[in-house]
Amino acid sequence: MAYNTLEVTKDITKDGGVCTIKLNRPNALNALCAELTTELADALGKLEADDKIGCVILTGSDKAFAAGADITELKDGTFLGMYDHDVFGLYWEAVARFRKPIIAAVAGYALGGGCEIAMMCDFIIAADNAKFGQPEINLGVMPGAGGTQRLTKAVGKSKAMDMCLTGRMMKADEAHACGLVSRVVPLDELMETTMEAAKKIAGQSGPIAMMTKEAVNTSFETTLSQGIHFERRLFQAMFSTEDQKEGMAAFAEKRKPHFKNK
Ligand code: DAK
Repeated sequence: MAYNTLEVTKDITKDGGVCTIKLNRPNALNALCAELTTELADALGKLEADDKIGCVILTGSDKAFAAGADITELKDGTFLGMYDHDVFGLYWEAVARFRKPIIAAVAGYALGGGCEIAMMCDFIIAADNAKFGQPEINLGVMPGAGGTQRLTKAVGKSKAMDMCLTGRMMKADEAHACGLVSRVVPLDELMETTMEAAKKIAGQSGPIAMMTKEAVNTSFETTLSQGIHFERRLFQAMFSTEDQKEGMAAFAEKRKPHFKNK
């Protein structure tokens, strides 16, 4: 399927495949209209089923990852309209539901829903011009796609309250210092750095990477002892895979492992 609001490119080598999804509505700073979110969910669904893809990069332009939900679509919204057709909740959550590793490469604005979608990814690599914010309060609403929850878990109560209540933007350095992003790089190195990380991930065993992601995400949903129990069970289960045998044999034989996703 050809997309109107996304550019999808695949980079597949024998070591694993990476797909880059570029949000592409430059005239609206990649505002997340219904068409874009529907297309994004469709693309992710196809990538989930694509055995050649081991990692996905979600990115935007140099000026904007995404400036939030499309305000022109929201302004005449009603409660029942949003409740009956939960397009935003349904399709945006496709990013959070995606089971393979997904990295957000953020340059420029990541505001409102844009910040929320970046936070649904497994980690964020930011360009030095990135600006994060939950400015919904300036529009008379509040974050509606996880911002009050994911931002709080990422940066703590005080800064999340500051961001959500003042609606101010946070620059890349501040986002790095408070743990919202994993790395900050110069803008012209953003895609190269992210691709390097994505290729490293795509070269690992796919099922092991997915289980690792599941274990980390479980830490947000459960108590410490339940999370550790879950981690231990997954760790033990990994010993039923061929990739565990291959990974450890390769280490002993001082060679590179060749994972088969089995
Ligand atoms: N929606 C629609 N158009 C947008 C937009 C947006 N969010 N952001 C920017 N644009 C458009 C501008 O209208 C402008 O279009 P033209 O006038 O050229 O036609 C074009 O993009 C360029 O923007 P600016 O001229 O404003 O560019 P500047 O560099 O001067 O300013 C800016 C950049 C990012 C500071 C500014 O554009 C801005 O403040 N944008 C709005 C940011 C914002 O408030 N974002 C939060 C949106 S609310 C839900 C769950 C979640 C949500 C909704 C529902 N449910 C579960 C139902 C999420 C809500 C949000 O994200």
